[in-house]
Amino acid sequence: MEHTTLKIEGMTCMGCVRTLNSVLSALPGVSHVAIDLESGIAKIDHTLVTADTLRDAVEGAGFELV
Ligand SMILES: [Cu+2]
Repeated sequence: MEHTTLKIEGMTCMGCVRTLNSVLSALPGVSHVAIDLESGIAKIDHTLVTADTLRDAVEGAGFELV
């Protein structure tokens, strides 16, 4: 199990958090996603996919990484 922390820019409301949460949770091997709106910090527990895949998914959903 890998634990990846990403700093994300562009989330403005809980809708953004929910969107991103479902995008990340849908990836194979992602077992837990915790996103904090205030700090923009997303913590992801995952196997199978790499941190790069997680970053691509965040950007693909229209958010930016810091
Ligand atoms: Cu929003």
